Amino acid sequence: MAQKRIASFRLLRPLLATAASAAVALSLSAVAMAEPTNLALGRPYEVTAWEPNPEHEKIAATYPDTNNVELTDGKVDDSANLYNDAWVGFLRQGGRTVTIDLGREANLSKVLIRFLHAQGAGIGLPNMVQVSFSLDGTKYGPAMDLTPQEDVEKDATVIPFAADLQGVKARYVQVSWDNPIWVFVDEIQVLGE
Ligand SMILES: [Ca+2]
Ligand SMILES: [Ca+2]
Repeated sequence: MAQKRIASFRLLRPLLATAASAAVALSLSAVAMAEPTNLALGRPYEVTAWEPNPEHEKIAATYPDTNNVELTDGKVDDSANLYNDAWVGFLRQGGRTVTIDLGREANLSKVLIRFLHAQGAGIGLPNMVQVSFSLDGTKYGPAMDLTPQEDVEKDATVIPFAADLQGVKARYVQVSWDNPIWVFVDEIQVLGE
C-alpha cells in the first residue's frame, strides 16, 4: 500500500513542476504581448528617391501621399483597391528610402511595411526590402532584410514585409526598397516600447 503511494507521488511531482513553469511562461508572455505599440504612428518621415526623375514624380502624383502623412497615419486598405486614398504610388526611380523619426530612443521589436500586389494593374512587389537603424540620424547600423509575411504569388492582395528584432535601440528607422515600375505602400509600422 505504502509503496503504491510513493509511486504515485513520484509521478505527480514532475507534473506539478511542469504546471508551475507553464504558469510562469504564461504570465511572462502576457506582459510581453501587452507592451509593444506602433511608435511610427503619426510620426514625420522623409522619402528619398534613389535616382530622382521629375517626370516620374509627376505621373506618380495620381496616387499621392497627401500632406506627406499617409505612410504613418494608421489608415490602411485591406481591400487591396489601388484607387483607395490610403495607397501611395511610387514610380521607378531605382528605389526609395523612407526615414522615420520616432522622436525618441526606443527599444524596437518589429518593423513592418505593407505593399499592394496587383500584377494585373502593373503594381508589383520590390525584390528587396531592408531596414537599418540609427540613434543620431547620421550613423546607421547594418541593413536587415524584411521578408514577405504572405505568399508573394497571391495577386490583388496586400503583402506585408516584416522583420522581428531583438535588442535594437534606435530613434531613426530607414526602410528601403527597390522600385521596379509601380510599387504601392499604405503604411509602415515600427513596434517597440
Ligand atoms: Ca496609411
Ligand atoms: Ca494616397
